[in-house]
Amino acid sequence: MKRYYQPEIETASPEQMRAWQDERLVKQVQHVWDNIPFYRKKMEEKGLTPADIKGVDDLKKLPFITKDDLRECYPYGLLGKPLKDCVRIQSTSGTTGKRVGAFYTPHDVDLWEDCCARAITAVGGTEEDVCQVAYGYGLFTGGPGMNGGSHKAGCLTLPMSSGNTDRQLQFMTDLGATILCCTPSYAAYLAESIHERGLRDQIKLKAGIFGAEAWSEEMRRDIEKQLGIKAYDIYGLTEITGPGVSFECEEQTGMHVNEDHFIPEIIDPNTGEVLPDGVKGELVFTSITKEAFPLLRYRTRDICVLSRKKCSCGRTLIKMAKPMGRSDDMLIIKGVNVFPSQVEAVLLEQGYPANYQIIVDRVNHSDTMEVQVEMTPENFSDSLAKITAMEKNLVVALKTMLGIYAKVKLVAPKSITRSEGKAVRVIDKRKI
Ligand code: DLL
Repeated sequence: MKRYYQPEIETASPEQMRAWQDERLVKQVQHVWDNIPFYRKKMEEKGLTPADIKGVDDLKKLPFITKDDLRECYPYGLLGKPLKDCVRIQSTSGTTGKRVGAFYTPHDVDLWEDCCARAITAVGGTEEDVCQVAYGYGLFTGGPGMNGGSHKAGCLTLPMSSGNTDRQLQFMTDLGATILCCTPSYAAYLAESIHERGLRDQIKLKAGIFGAEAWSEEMRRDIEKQLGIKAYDIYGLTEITGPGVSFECEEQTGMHVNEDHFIPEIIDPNTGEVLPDGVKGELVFTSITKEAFPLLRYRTRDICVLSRKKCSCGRTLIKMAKPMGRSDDMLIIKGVNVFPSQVEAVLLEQGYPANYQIIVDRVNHSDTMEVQVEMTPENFSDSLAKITAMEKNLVVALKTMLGIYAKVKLVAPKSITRSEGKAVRVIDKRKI
């Protein structure tokens, strides 16, 4: 069985990997200095020129960049290549109207698809396989990334996108899908639907590649048992490339980072100090091969640990643990990134006060979100019909902003507990 998509890279010696990283980092720094005024200014502010960066050891001299920088630079402020050389844009769901858009040249798309092909090959994907991609297609990176990776790994690709469960199951059984790619919550939902419809004997799945949101080992075992497969984790973020920044191998003990393209660091989120391998902190990535949207020292806000422990799969790529949370307030609900500030913006716009609470839970492996909002003395009503109508309006407005359904419950004025310190806006009951 083919074990690696690019064996010479995935099993390279640490010295070889370091040599590639050194060379590519130096080239990347020169590229951003020459082509992106934002970076030149940031480096100049620190008294740096490209000559100061001679390799990975000098990475820590460079300034960090954050999501706020990206939002401020939207849409073209971080473009490293003329638009005529770009062939693709992918994007995150925007907060308060401001999105983050990531551009790709043909070369960028090519390397991204290699990363995803590594992930698919690592779970045993070959030209004999049928790979059902049930991540969303569109601006979200999940569908397009895994689609390209599946082509490169040689699988017959089923570009299903997410949703429409009946159709998913029909194609899964008709075409004998062997690999399933989707969010872990959707995988759990599909598993449940397969059992409900008595289709367990008709499915041929052997592996699943599930990511884009946090999921527990317990959930992994549950999905594996229900579907009779091995379930693998995959990690990524739009800003860096989408899925395939890191991927799990047969050992299932963390994800190998494609560090020939993305150099990971762990920092103390409060001081910015670089922490040694094995210590928990915020994950930071530098993309060293991207042409159109190169990010240097991008703070992901994901809390994580890196490990150089030898892996039984033979890959030498550094491993990251499952992300253990975030250092900002972003929630990931049904795979969609949600900031409390988005909810607040909708409430204020609709004439409600900023007294609200977001309650997130996971029921049958599927995320639920409820927004409790106080009525004001002005719009207070005890008519059930009026309250229901007001709630419905808010559901629609929230769906427009967030892209997902949130239940809304209007509560009496002054009934949400006031905090003496930071307001507790989010109650996350999910056990992850
Ligand atoms: O979620 C890219 C992706 C698509 C990854 C498909 C894997 C599979 P964004 O929508 O930009 O991109 O969200 C990125 O999602 O910073 C993490 O907080 C979280 N995340 C992604 N993968 C995992 C994972 C895609 N395996 C944000 N475990 C990241 C936990 C994850 N959290």
